[in-house]
Amino acid sequence: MKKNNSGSFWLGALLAVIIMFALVRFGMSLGNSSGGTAKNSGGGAAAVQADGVQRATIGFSNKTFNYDPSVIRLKRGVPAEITLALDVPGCMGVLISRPLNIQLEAEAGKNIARFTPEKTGTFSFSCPMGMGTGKIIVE
Ligand SMILES: [Cu+2]
Repeated sequence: MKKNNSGSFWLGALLAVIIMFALVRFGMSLGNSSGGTAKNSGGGAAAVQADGVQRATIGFSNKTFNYDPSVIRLKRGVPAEITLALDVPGCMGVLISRPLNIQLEAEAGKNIARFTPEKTGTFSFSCPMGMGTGKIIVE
């Protein structure tokens, strides 16, 4: 009497996505209401600072519902520090870039990646479910 289960599988997957969106929105309403944490949402070019390190902070925009900035530009051969803002909500609070071998979490001690980009190119990043996406361009 057992029916094909694939229907309930897809229903479950759909529910999981809906629940995740709900969690992200819930997290957003709990967080501060500044409406995004990006310090450099204009260009996304990481500024090289006095100590010779290029730094960029990735926040979250509740207008685009994505990382902000979602495009970061780095200079090749210059030490880089990429910070994920601590108030990035929901599952976007985990940021993964496989090509750069980076995983950041919106949690003190896990939210900063330090590396020196040695290869030029465009390296994508996303949250674990691929809802939030962006790229790091090394020039
Ligand atoms: Cu996600």
